[in-house]
Amino acid sequence: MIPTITAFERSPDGGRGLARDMQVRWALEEVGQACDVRLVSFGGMKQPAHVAISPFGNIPTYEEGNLALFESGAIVFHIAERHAGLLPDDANARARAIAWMFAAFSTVEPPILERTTAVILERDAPWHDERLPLVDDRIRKRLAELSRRLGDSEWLDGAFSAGDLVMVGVLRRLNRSGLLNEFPNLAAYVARGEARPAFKRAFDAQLAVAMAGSNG
Ligand code: GTB
Repeated sequence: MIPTITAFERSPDGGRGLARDMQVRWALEEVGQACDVRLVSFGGMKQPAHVAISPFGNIPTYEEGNLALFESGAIVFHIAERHAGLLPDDANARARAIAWMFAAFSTVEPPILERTTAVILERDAPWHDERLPLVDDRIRKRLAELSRRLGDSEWLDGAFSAGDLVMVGVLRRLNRSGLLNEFPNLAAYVARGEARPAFKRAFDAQLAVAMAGSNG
């Protein structure tokens, strides 16, 4: 059965692949599972039919038979559990790959999201110029820790896993900040993720939506 995912009808990122359907598309591409994509407007996300699947009224969602899921992390995890290729067979290695998914969402991403809020929503606040460097330092702390752990390795724990997919997705949000370049091994790690054929196919698919939107 082909799952259906939801994505922005008109992503505010203009096709940079920063919205969270990107990780779901990428995971599906990695395991070779096709999907249908239902595009949703900002208004449509708040309608009862969408909120019934996504309680917080956002994208992405995932529907497959009787299953309706929300939260990109839960969706990627579901895909990784149902298909070979994103989680190791060895139980301990699998547990560690899952730990990296949680680490990406709950340890590395929070200060990165704070930065997005600061740059987009708080730019005109009188304290913005003082706050941004503080947020950047909190990000640097996490990047330094991650950089130390990654070292010269290709991926976080052996072969590429859902943990890397989610972590690269989180770090990509920093692409324009300059912060990643302070940690060359992390910049190279993100570039390795983006060079994967499955990433490229997923990126092109979401870009095609943005391009169609800008022509219409
Ligand atoms: N924790 C949830 C998950 O991981 O699935 C968060 C889902 C979420 O925040 N979805 C956003 C959304 O639907 C899109 S991805 N927002 C609309 C709304 O809530 O009304 C977040 C996002 C949005 C825009 C950019 N961008 O423009 O660069 C990047 C990321």
